[in-house]
Amino acid sequence: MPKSEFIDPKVVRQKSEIQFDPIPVNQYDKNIQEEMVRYSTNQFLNIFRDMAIIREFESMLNMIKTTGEYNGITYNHPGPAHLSIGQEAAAVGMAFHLDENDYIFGSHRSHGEILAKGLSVIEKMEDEQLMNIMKSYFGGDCLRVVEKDHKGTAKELAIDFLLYGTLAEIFGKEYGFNKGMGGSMHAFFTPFGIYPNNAIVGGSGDISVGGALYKKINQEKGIVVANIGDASMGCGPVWEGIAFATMDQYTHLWEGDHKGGLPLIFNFMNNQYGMGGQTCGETMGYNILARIGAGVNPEQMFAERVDGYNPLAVIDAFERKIKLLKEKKGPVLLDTLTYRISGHSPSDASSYRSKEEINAWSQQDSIEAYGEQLIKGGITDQETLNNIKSIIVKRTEKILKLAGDLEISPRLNLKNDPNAIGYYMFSNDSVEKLNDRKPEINHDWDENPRIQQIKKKERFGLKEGKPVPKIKAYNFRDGVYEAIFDRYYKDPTLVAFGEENRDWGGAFAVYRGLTEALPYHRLFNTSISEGAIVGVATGYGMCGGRAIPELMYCDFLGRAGDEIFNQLSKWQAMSGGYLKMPIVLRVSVGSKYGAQHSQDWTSIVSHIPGLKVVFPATPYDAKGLMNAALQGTDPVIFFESQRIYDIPELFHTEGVPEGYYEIEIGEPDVKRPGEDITILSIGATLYKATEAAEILDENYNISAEIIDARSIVPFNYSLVIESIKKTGRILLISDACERGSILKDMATNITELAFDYLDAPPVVIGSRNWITPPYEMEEYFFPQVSWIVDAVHQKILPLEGHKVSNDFSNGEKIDRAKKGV
Ligand SMILES: Cc1ncc(C[n+]2csc(CCOP(=O)(O)OP(=O)(O)O)c2C)c(N)n1
Ligand SMILES: [Mg+2]
Repeated sequence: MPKSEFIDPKVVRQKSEIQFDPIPVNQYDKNIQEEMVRYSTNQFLNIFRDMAIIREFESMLNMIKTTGEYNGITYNHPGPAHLSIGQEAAAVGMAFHLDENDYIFGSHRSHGEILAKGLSVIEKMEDEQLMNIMKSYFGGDCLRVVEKDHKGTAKELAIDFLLYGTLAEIFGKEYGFNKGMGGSMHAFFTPFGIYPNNAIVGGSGDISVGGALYKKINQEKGIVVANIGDASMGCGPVWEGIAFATMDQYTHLWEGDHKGGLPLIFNFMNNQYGMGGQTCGETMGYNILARIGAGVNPEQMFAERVDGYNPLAVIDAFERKIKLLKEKKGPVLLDTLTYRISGHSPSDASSYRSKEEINAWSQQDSIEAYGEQLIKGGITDQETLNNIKSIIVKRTEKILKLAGDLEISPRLNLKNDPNAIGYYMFSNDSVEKLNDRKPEINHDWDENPRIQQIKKKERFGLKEGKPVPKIKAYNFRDGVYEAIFDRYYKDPTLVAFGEENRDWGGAFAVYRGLTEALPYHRLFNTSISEGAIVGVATGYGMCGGRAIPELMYCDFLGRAGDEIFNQLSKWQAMSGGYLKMPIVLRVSVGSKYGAQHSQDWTSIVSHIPGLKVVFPATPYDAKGLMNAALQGTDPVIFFESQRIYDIPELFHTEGVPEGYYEIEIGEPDVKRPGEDITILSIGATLYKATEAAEILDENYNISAEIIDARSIVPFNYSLVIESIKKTGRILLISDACERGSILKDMATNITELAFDYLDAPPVVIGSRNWITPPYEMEEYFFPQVSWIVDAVHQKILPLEGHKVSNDFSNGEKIDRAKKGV
């Protein structure tokens, strides 16, 4: 099924010009009288109340941070509190039309958005549903604190719950919304559609796209709002997120109900500053941020600047934009103009702006101005507004007392259980599917051409001791394919995406055959946006879907650094174990393509807490590990070496089973038993180790036991220790550059764990600490069979009559280290 878009040179080479439409700027000009048809008195007043709640909450935090006291209540909060005093109208306006099915993602400065969204949901939700949510959230831990002595309605209780859950989280308390594992900049509460807020500027720029994609692919109700700052427009994830969210394919190629744009609003909370950098006039060139929309797609992202100092203007804009999203015309870009009266943080001396400017914006304060409008319009009087404010002060005092008290609101008890945080690092669940609906697939299993082709192959690579011809042998690619193909039939939420994933068949042909089987929305090509590929998957996962994003080369992992190191890896633990992250990131490790396409970066991801890391080297292991990864709910970095995509199964003599099986992540495997030396290999070096073992056996009568690590995180050392007890010696090998490689880490652990059984220190063989040279010189860079034999001879066990061709002596090692190469 080739792509249907025909690129006609006669058309695209024609002379023409691009037309831009005007972009509206602060066009809203209604007064209260005109708006009385849209809002009830109660709604008018709730808008005021919600802004005032946010203002008081943040003013309290400001007092706590700067003086350690609020209305006589003391508390010491050393952590961050990035306040948004001045931005309340923007937050409340954004949230007014949203319910629990609408998801918001935010930034480090999102307390106001959390409260605004929560208050909006509480207002709309039935009491019974509210009570159910509060009772079931972490077993009612958070509710128990606020319901004690509570008198009032369920909605009142829910407001206390919202304020307490947020504040306790800011203070890092166990009954906070995220068990105190997130804190101020990351707090969230998904039952109200409040999704993670991100301390990495622009972090939500691509994660939110994953949320919108989740809604679109799984046909779920609601829209998604990415609340990000004006300065985040300089961040890669935001641009990549926008590129990913505006791909033509949604409207051109996706089919049926899935056709149409993403239900997503990039809502720039434009307070006109980064920390101290002024976006307009200093650090950016857009002048008016909404202008950006014009360059993105013909719809100009329906971009608009709205006056975020007037809540009614923001509500009006959101109402119009939500309508566009429901018509599948998204995504939309909103430039919501506002001002941060408070500093970036309470320690900010505002040295980058003048007092006159702060005063000018304070004089137009949105809460005061809106209150005056309500009074002028005859909606209310000053006394009522004062009453609302004094109730809020009382409530804030109560919440602070509860959240600040260490008896009532303890921290996670690490004294009793120093490992407690460890339980949140992985969910370790086994879940076949994340939704019960029927998976959308174009044909029956047996009709798939690739499956038919695989059926004809030999599932073990040797027949009567001789190699099966390549074309007839089931290979590594087939192992990965079968596992993924199978999961597509089980889990309706499963999607795979990346560069060249569809018609091309995956950059290395692993997906050949999938295009025929799957509708576009389950397998698609993406923009060349490695960061967004991982970030979108992260958002998709945290919203409840399973995804297989792919990085074409391991070297491109650098492009997705933040998404892998700070996002994919951290959100399960930062949610106190509430969120799951069922994402399998396929990473192909290259060779032959030189310095920027041939690196093994297993050590980099293994260093990051929260990621599982596997590196199978045989078809049997590839299928079993992929099955296990896809059955789990943890993020797995799945490395595949391009050297061995064609390799048949040579170890598991029964061949690769046709049916489903899992290989437990974390369990290494003895690939060749031996007595005299253990060789622990990660990835494709397994085959070099096997050749070396033959030489050691034939030429020197030394029997090597080869252990294939298969997994790196987690990793069970028992098998390795048992082997060393027998052999007393170990050599570790992989294609990663030796310095700082994960093998070094393993060697240290092995020394510690098996010191008494070792006759020699563990020896690590990795690639040289150089750039990868072009293919023709690779034999001097990547570990070779002769390196293994030489290293054994020089460092572990002298081999009678052996002459070395590579220098593994201490002198050489010291010299190389001295030179840093
Ligand atoms: C990737 C990254 N770079 C820098 C920072 C430090 N930092 C925190 S907030 C901020 C300014 C962000 O400005 P903007 O996106 O406009 O949001 P605002 O703070 O104005 O709400 C900076 C530079 C960070 N947290 N993350
Ligand atoms: Mg800003």
